[in-house]
This record gives sequence, C-alpha cells and structure tokens, in this order.
Amino acid sequence: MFERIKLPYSYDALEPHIDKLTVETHYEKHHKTYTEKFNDLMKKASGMDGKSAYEVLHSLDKLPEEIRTGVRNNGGGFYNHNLYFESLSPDGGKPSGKLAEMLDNDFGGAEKMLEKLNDAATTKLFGSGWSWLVLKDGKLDIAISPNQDLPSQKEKCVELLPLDMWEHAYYLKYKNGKKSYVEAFNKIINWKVVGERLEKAK
Ligand code: MN3
Repeated sequence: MFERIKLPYSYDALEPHIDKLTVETHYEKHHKTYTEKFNDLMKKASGMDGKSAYEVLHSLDKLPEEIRTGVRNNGGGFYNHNLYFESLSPDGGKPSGKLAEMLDNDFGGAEKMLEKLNDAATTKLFGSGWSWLVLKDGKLDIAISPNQDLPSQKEKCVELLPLDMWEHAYYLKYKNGKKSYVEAFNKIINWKVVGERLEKAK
C-alpha cells in the first residue's frame, strides 16, 4: 500500500503565494486520486511486492502491459506530488552548504538557477508536465518532463526539486499567469529538503 506524505503544513500556510483552496484541492483531490488509482493498479502487478514507487516507475517494462500506462501516470502522480509538497515551506530558508556551493558553481547562484528552472517551465514545456532541478553527471542541471514522468526515467539523474506545471497547480489563483505562479513558487522553496536530497544523492 503506497501512502501519500502527510502534508507538512496547513492548507493556508503557503498564502499568499499559493492559496488555500489550491493546496487543499491539489493534495486532497489530485494527489489522493493518483494515489488511489496507483494502489488499485498495483493489485494487478506481480513480483513488485516490497518495491518502492521509485523502483516501480523505473521498471515499468516488467509490469503487465494493460497496467503499464496507468502506473506510469498515476504512480508518477503519486511519487512526484510527494516530492512537490515536501519541497514547499512557508519558511524554507536559503540554500546552504554543498547545495549553495554547487548552485554557485553550476549556475552562478540560486537566483540564476531559478531563472532557468522558470524559463524551462514557462517556455520549453508545452502542456502539462514538470520542470526540475536535477543532479546529473555530478553537476546540477535543469530538466523538463511531460505528464507525470520523471527525468530519471529517460536519463541517469537524481531529482532534487520539482516544479509542478499542471494547470491544477496554479489555475484557481493565477489563471493563465504561469509566470506569476513560478515567481511565487520561488519564494516558498524548502531549501533544507533540497539540500538533504542532494546529500543523499551523492
Ligand atoms: Mn499536480
């Protein structure tokens, strides 16, 4: 049984950057539905007992064909939203330690990295998907992925920070204002969690 993370803050904690109704709907409707469908589909998988969602998502070819696409989309939705909600915080601080050092070396600082992450999200990605900070070949890099895919399903890398660019992540408050949404996102990143992911990845 795959379980969502417990939301580490209240629905209104990210106001005014992300509004209460969006957080509540995103977590209680979208994330919940992905999770339920993923669990349902996995009842039809064999030989996957004890595997993490991440492992399942990286061995889709071992699943029965009839559930492969469903697991890819709903398992991805389950996994990515755990990362996403965990990556946000009303007081996420600033990058420090190794993360700050690598952001300086690989981008010229956190601000410059966010410009690239935001640019990929608003101009390179078409339709629903995600923009990511990843660790690739020992360096920080930006990646995009369609639907609920993970960049690491396509190439060897580790996901550090996800930016959800599905309309459900921002439409209630920002309508078609993708740029306003990503600017708001920049202000509520939980840099501590991102730093911990980097430590784990190395
Ligand atoms: Mn979403």
